[in-house]
Amino acid sequence: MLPIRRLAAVVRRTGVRLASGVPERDVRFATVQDADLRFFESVLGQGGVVTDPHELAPFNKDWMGKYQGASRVALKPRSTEQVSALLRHCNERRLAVVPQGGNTGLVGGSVPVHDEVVVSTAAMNQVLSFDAVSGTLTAQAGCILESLDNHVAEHGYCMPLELGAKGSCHIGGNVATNAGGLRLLHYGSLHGSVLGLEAVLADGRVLDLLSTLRKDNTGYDLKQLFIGSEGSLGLITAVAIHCPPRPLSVNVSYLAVPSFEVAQQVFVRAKRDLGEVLSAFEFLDRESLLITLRNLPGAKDPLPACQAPFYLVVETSGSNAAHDGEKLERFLEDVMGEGLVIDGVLAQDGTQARQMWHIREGITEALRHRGAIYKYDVSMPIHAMYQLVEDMRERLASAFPQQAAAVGPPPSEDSGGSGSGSSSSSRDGPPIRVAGYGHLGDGNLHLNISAPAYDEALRHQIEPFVYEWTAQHRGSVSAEHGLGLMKAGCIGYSKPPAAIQLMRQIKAALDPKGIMNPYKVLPPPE
Ligand code: FAD
Ligand code: 2HG
Ligand code: ZN
Repeated sequence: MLPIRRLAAVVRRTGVRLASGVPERDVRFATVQDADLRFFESVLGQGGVVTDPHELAPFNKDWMGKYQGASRVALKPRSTEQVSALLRHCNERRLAVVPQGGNTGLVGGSVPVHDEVVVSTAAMNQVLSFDAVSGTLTAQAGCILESLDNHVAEHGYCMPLELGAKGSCHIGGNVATNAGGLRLLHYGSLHGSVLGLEAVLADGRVLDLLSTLRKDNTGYDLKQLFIGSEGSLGLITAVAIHCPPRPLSVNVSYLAVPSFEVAQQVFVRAKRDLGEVLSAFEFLDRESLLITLRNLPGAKDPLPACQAPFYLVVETSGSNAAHDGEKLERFLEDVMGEGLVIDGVLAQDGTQARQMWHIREGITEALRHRGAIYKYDVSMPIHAMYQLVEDMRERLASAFPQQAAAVGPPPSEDSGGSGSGSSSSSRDGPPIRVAGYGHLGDGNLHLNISAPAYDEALRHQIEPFVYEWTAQHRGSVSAEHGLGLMKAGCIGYSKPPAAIQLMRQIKAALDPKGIMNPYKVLPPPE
């Protein structure tokens, strides 16, 4: 734990600006003129320049409907050369730019804050090559993750990342956010599986780092800078990625456990007993389950008779169905026999497996149906993770006794499993609900506070408490979603001043006029 006094000093030194409202527009940026629109049209043709307010609306609003920009133009280049011409022009004119992929980001990074020019990768959706011997895929940045997975499936491979937004997010967006997802435990981070990338810098220079080599120690590994840079250093136009063989046998189980402590014991056993075939170890608390059953269309409770405080989704992926199935069954028998697992089910077919994943992957969507949502994506030592959820519940229950419950609803409430997708009703628990779920195997908690409407009094109860708590436990305030606009002022909770200073210098070297995704990632200089 970082002592409070030291934490306060860190915060003072780094000038942390607490996540708050929208920063003021930087007056050094120019505004888009008709002459700019004419230039954009000369590069892209009319179809590539979106100015119609109705068509423009989705580019200005994020997936949660929480962040809203006011750009007057979105550009849809098809090639690297077009991106280069557009950025060169924006840089010369000092027009601010926001790169946008599938717009599924959860931290307000993908939409304009004010009137930034949106450069969307939606039309850059070509697979460039696939090497079926090495499993190396090279694709334009705007390819949708799920389409790429389908593409490589034809050759017996899979994408090394999987997430609930796979049907909309772009591979460029995934790399720009360094997305983690449900199989990071198995395939590791994009810092390992991305072999190369191509990026266009603010001034239009094309940085061709599109290597497909597994090994290349020539100088600094510059591509790593762009992985997780959230559009602040350049626009990623293409990605080369190493794809693992598609598992021939996949088994999914859904387990109920009596406490978070026991969930950790089951994780240790799963690593030991399932070894190399363990491919996901996810958890959700009962609050997350109830919200999902209530609000997610098609959600079905895999253990309707069991009212446990925590549930696990444990998956194995291997190459031998009999061997893997036997391994998982023996593991389940052992952990249930020893009383670690209260109840559990093993999916008997693909439909049942999808139902289990639907619950876990669908929590984000279910929460969206409930109204306002405050999302925190933190990592820390696994043993500390769930304490944050409990402390937050206590805190909100004492601040808002009429609206928040300290321990969530009683187990029998709300378990109808209607999955109606309807918005909150009197049976939908207390108005303010605190849910904890995430990638237990990666030490990554998703703390979500759901409320009927956004409310500054509620936010002030949550922040900076949540960030201070995380810093005191030596955690990260952004495990996998990035900092975006939401947490641009909060980097100091997880990085020392010297590191932030170096990041600023890197940003200034690559983007001296600061046009690439301003107001995001780093706090404004003092
Ligand atoms: P966008 O949302 O469009 O952009 C995200 C950021 O990247 C922005 O800052 C943007 O400026 C920048 N950017 C986008 N494209 C480029 C580019 N080509 N070059 C430079 N910068 C670019 N995240 C996880 O890590 N794990 C999960 O399990 C997960 N699950 C999700 C489930 C749901 C239902 C949703 C809605 C989101 C989830 N996310 C998850 C969050 C999100 O980060 C990912 O969906 C994804 O990586 C974002 O990709 P995108 O193409 O939508 O990027
Ligand atoms: C997940 O793991 C995603 O489901 C989204 O990262 C998490 O909505 C969230 O907070
Ligand atoms: Zn996640």
